[in-house]
Amino acid sequence: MSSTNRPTVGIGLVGHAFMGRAHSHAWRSVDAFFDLPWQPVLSVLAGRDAGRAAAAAARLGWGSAVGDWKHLLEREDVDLIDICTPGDSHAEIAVAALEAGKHVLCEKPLANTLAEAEAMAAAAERAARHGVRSMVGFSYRRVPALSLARKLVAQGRIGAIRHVRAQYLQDWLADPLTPMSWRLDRERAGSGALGDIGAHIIDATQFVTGEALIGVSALLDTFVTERPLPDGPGSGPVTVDDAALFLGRLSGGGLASFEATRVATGRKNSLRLELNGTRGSLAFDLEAMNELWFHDNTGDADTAGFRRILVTEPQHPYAGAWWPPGHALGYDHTFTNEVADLIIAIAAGKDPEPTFADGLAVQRVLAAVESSAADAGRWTTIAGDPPCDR
Ligand code: SOE
Repeated sequence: MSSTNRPTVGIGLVGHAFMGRAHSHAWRSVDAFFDLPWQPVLSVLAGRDAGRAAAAAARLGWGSAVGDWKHLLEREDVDLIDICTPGDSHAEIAVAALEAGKHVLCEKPLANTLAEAEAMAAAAERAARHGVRSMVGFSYRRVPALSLARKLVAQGRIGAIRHVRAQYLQDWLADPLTPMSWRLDRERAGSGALGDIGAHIIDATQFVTGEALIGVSALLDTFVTERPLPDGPGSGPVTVDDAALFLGRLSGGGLASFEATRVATGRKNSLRLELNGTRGSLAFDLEAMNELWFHDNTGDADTAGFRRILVTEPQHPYAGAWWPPGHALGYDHTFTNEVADLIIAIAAGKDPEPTFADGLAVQRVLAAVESSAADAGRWTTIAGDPPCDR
């Protein structure tokens, strides 16, 4: 028991780059803003290099550091392993952690291949029988406006969904001199814009609509095929896509279009989702992430039109844990909201969402997109269980 008289939950984090920093920030702040049944303790940070891991641990607030994630499996002060590494190590770490009886939070996309994602979902199902839980980090489910959008769709406020228009637009690869990194290497990242940001819009679509994508027709392209090496002279081959474009059909009969690109000049981190239903529409853009736009098509035609909902009221999802109305939340809050939900679910003996099965559902779409694009956009159906169970 801690000084706050609650049980503690020891966290072991693997990775300390972009996502490791975002998750560290979330673990450090979550207990101050949410009423948690268990108190998270930042036990240990694992990296590939013990010295760099120790420096990162000191800066990010971790109690200790190790140079190999395998140490976390034996540590008694680790109850949950949080995986913030590139996709090529997700499956190995997650399966080992679950088999060692540690709960798991794994960054998205769940894996680099469908086979790995299937093995991870199977391991998660086995572990859940013993109360060992897992979650995949589709953090945008925890944007209050997107969570509200899901609620409004479930309430029937926009009726049957006819169209989804989903885009995730970034521009950090528009400059051909942007150097190589693991994100441009298929062996390490699995795919490019498709898996990194396309996975987010696939999950967001399935989450908000509560429907599954049942088929796709896709194009992938790599505009810059060689990039300078980061340290030293020469260049290396880019083995992933710069952009992914695909059409899809939803299980409810609606049509969907998706665009994921890292070369959309001027667009920094614009995840846009627009849904048109028989009774109304919803629109969202991550670059204005506290806003949800709602058009009620059932009202008076004279005053109809999109209106802005500022999603910061205490009754809005997550907003009550934070600041007074109108005091906006940012990218970092989504991770804090995410780990709050994770701890609350585990303590209640429930499977936190999105589950590894939800991650597998996204992976099936990613695989179908790649297979369609490899065959000139052939219509490719997606098999599997519906991802969202309302
Ligand atoms: C993490 O959730 C992530 O998907 C990153 O991997 C992307 O690169 C980013 O820009 C959005 O967030």
